Amino acid sequence: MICVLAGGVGAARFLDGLLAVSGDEPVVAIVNTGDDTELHGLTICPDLDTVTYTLAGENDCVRGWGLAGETWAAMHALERFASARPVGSGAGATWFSLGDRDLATHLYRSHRLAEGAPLTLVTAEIAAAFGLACTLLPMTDDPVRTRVTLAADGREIGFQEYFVGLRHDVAITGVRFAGIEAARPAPGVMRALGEARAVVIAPSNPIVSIGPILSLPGVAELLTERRDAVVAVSPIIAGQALKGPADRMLVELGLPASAVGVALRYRELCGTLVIDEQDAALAAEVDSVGVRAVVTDTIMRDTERAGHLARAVLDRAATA
Ligand code: FO1
Repeated sequence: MICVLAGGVGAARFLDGLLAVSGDEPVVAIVNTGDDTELHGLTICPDLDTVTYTLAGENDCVRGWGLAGETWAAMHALERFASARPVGSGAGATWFSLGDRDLATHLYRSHRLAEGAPLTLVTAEIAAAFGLACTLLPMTDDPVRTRVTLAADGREIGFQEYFVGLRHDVAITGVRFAGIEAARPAPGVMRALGEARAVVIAPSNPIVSIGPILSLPGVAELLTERRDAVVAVSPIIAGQALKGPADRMLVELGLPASAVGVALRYRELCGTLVIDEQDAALAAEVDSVGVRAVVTDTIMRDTERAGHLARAVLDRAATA
């Protein structure tokens, strides 16, 4: 069994490639829920949904989130209420766009959660409805919400307000995972991490996508014991994140925006870091912080390229 720690887009593409080359070997993805948010009375789980839609072949590849062929009638209808909304009310918010078809997922999930079903079970039901061939586990059934502190005025805001509301175009001084101390890894998470022949940290943001998973009680400790079986893929190529603010976040939190910064972040619990060919000159520096560097093409242009990357990661895991 192969276990993958996953955020959103980068992890979804990696999993797509991995499933293309893993044959009969089971794949379990443990997905970040720190990005989750509540809007319109609905629970929205962006990383779970990005992985689900991508593996079902139904994601919008251009936008990077949501479903292909989406329509936006519900969002447009909500605009009518903008002038009626009292000051201080968040009702009818349209700053976070929910497509009409995407809304069906949030309606289903929210109703099932209100019936008392744990997120693990609801996630499995949604994955089955989309016909997924791998197991998706939310990192926890408990509420964990990523919050960031703004450099400008020291205010702490929710992750989606920062990422979507402010287009992650502002400096931050801190990141906190509210609820993490009381959260327990979801059923099946510790077992998958303990039994997998390889644990892969997908090319996701090390701070806000992988960070919450590693911060769950017991997870980092278990991976530290299994360090030789843990292989990460750097989401930073030539000093830049392909998508999102991972490069700026590393710098703002005191690490270099490079594969070396990623190695420093993961070095306690990860034996091998796969870095891109463009960063070949950094391999010796990655080795010198105690993480074996493997150099390959990590840009996942299509399923075939993602499959090559997954194959390189599995080859590395087999020889670790
Ligand atoms: N990202 C945006 O940039 N703008 C949006 O309006 C937006 C809506 C949205 C709705 C559902 C969903 O599952 C994801 C959505 N995302 C949106 C993407 C998402 O918030 C971020 O990409 C992730 O949280 C970062 O991994």
